[in-house]
Amino acid sequence: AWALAAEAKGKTDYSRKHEKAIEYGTAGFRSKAVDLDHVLYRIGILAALRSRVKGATIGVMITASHNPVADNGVKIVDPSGEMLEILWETIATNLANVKDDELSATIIQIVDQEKIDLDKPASVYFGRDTRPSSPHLSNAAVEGSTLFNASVKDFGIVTTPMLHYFVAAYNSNNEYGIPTAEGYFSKLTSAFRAFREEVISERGPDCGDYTPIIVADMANGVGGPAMEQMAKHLKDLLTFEFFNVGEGELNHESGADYVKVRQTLPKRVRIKSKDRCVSFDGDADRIVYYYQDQSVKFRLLDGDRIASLVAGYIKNLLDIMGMELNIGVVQTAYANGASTKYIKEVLQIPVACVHTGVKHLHHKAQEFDIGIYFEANGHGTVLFSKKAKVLIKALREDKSCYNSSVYRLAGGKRSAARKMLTFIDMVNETTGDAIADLLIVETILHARAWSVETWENCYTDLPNRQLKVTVKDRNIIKVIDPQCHIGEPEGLQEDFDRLIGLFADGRAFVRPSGTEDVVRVYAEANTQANADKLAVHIAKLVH
Ligand code: 16G
Ligand code: ZN
Repeated sequence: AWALAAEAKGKTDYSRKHEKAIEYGTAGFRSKAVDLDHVLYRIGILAALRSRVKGATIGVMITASHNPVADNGVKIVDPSGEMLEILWETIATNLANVKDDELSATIIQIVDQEKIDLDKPASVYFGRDTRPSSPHLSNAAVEGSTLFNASVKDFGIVTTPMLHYFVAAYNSNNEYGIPTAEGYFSKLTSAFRAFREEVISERGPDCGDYTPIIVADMANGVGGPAMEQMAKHLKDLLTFEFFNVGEGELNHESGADYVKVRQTLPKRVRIKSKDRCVSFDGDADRIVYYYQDQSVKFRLLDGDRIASLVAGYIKNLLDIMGMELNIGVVQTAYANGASTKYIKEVLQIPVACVHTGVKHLHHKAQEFDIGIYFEANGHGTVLFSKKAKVLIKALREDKSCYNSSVYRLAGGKRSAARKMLTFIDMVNETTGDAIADLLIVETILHARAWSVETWENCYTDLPNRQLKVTVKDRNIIKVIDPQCHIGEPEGLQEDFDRLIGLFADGRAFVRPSGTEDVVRVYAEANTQANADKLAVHIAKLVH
């Protein structure tokens, strides 16, 4: 171990060239790409160690998601496709920040502390987004892993959720799927096709207000090439018109984050009134829908809408199946108040609120038999417990109804069970996945025979506004709960409350960003003018 650790230190290409500290945050390490050489190299080493601890393949994804093109980042994917365990986030942060001459000792310390046997095999899967800095950073990480004798497989340019899927699939001995791009596309699209066939065999081909045409803004990220592949599999069922598929700058004036935060159309996209449009973010783990109504007004259908649509449909299938499963929706403070109300009161499904960041939502969703989680920004998925899967499978196989007078009813139950099972194959249970989520939404709209407007009519969003404020030290603001009540500075929450009380349907909060050096402000109120006003006043209190 000492010999390897000493050799690790010797790689001068990957020496630490600046003193800036970096932290394994909400979505791994993120910073300016030029500052990341040593971090990627060290993460490559750490992934090789982690693989031995878990006795499984580990993933390393090089991306900074929706951030500007000059940024980059990296995150580690654990064996079942989930995010890196929290304890190891600290280990990663420490390893990334030690001085070059402390590197060997730090590696040895991890090896000792975690009782790692370096003679055991290790295996690391790599993926990266379309940033110009990604190949170089990927090489740095691959070198780190290779030095520590890991076998390495580089998938090249793939979406973040695809890499999560590859890791989960491989470690499940192909039970979750085949760990290749083809395996991924064929799993999702076969399920999509099977679901359509089930719906059409029941109802006939007429799909009412649903039209199978989608305008897709890919933000010049990995979603472009991936979706073009996916679209080939489904060209008889879905028609896509793609924009921002690689000719321009990544995430520039386009993509899910731009559309959601600014509540406006992305640039360089041509649409007609009522076209159903989607935007992905740069690494294709977020999706938002939108359209332009007759009065050319922009209408957004964000993650909260997707959660409501999915929860409502699943609840419906459960009712048909007569199955009592514990179903829940997980949101964050950014969820529009109207969506929470709709899910609780109309759909009668419990809603949990957790801190921002996918890992928090994912963990909470695991507490339900069927846990639906979405951040308002469009990141989300659906998790099914083992129990749920076993019960639904049993119902699909149930032949008891063949000779009985309740044949039709039982047939309906079995059909709903078949739909649920194909639905499970269509979601990416490892993490939010723009491609899988698109297929889910299209499936439900088709099954319900809904247009994008019918979908939107479920509830009316409360007008809202997001702002960011630059302060000297954003971390002096401490939030004490998922609703983002302020613990420190003392008295600030009381000031907020007095202000919020002046606005009808007012709700507002701030939190230090985990990915940018800013404090984020969120406000909602009965009118757009009031939401804007409340946001501005809250921002002033933070300054
Ligand atoms: C990251 C998180 C996302 C969260 C966002 C908040 C993951 C994979 N992504 O993108 O869930 O909404 O950070 O960013 O965890 P902020 O802290 O800058 O507001
Ligand atoms: Zn992303």
